[in-house]
Amino acid sequence: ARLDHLYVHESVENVIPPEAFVEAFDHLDIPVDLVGDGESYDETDAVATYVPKPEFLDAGWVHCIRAGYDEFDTEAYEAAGVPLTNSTGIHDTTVSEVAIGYMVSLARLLHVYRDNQNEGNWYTPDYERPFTVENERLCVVGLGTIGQGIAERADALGMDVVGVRRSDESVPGVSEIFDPADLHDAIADARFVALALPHTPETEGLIGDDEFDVMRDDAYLVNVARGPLVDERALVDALERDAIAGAGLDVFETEPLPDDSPLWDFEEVIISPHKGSATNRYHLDIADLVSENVERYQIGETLRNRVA
Ligand code: NDP
Ligand code: 7N6
Repeated sequence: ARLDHLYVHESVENVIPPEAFVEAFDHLDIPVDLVGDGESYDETDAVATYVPKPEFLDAGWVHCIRAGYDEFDTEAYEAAGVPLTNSTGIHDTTVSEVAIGYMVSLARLLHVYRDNQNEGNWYTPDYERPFTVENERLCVVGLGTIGQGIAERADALGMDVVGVRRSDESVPGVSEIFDPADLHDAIADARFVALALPHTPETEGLIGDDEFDVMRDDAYLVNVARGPLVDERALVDALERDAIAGAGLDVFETEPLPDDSPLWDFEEVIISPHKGSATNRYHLDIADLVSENVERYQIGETLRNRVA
C-alpha cells in the first residue's frame, strides 16, 4: 500500500520544535500532522517519533528520530511486519564535534579556566598539566557514523587514531582496527577512549572495573553514545582512585543525571546534558532522511536505515 499520511508524534518535542519539524515537510505530497497518544493507525500511515508507543505497530512504517533505537522492541516490529527505521547517518558532525571539544578542552584546560573564570580567578596551572591532543593516541570504540566523524577530525588534529569494530573494513584516519574481543589491547595505550557504539545486550557494561584497570592512569574516557555502555559505579571508583584522569560525558545510566551523582563534582569530568546531537538544523536533517524514505516507500524501494 502507498502512504497517504505522515504523522509526527508529539514526543519529537524532546529535541525539535514540533511545528518547525512539520513545516520542514512542506514539499511532500501527503499531509503531515502532529499527533498525541492513543491515535489509531493503518498501513497507509507513517509515523515519525522520539518514543515508541504500542499503537504504532498498526502503522505502515515507523521512523525513530534518534540514531539509538534501544527503547524500541524490534522483535515486535518484525512480528507485526512493520518496518522500523532509525536516524543514523546524520550525527557525524554534531556529536563528533562534541567529542573533539571534550578532548581539546581536557588537554588544553578550557574547562578549568572557565571554572576559575566563574570565580574571577586568574588561574595558573601546574607546568606539567596542559598537553596537546596532537600525537596522543585515541581509541574510538564503534566506527560507524559518529565513530568515523570523530576519527577523521582527530586525525586532522594530528592524533594517532585506532579503533574497534566487528567488521574489519578500514576507516579513513584510523591506523589500526581491533576486533571487539581485543578491546583491552585497543584501549591499553590510548590517552583517550571514545565510545560511539550502540547500546545492545552485547555492549552493555562494556567499560567496567577491568577496562579502567587496563586503561592508562592518565587516560580520559569520552562517552557520546549511551550511558549503560559504562558501569558508572566503576567509573566513579576509577576517578576516585586515579585509575584514569577524567572523562567527557554526554550520556548517563540515568538521565537527567541525578543531583546526588558524584560525577557532577570532579574537576576533570566534563558533563553535557545529552545534547551531543543538538543543532538548530536538526529538524531539517531528520526531515531530509524521512522525506527520502517516504519517496522510497511510495515506489516500493528498500527503506534507508531499516533496523527491523
Ligand atoms: P552507527 O550504526 O552508524 O555506528 C555504530 C557502529 O558501532 C557500527 O559501525 C558498528 O560497526 C559498531 N559496533 C556495533 N556493535 C559493536 C561492538 N559490539 N563492538 C564494537 N563496535 C560495534 O551508529 P551512529 O554512529 O550513528 O551512533 C552510534 C550510537 O551513538 C547510537 O546507537 C546511539 O546510541 C548513540 N548516539 C548518541 C547521540 C547523542 O546525542 N549523544 C546522538 C546519536 C547517536 P560494526 O558493525 O563493524 O561492528
Ligand atoms: C536527540 C537524541 C540519538 O540516539 O540520543 C541521540 O540519536 C540523539 C535527537
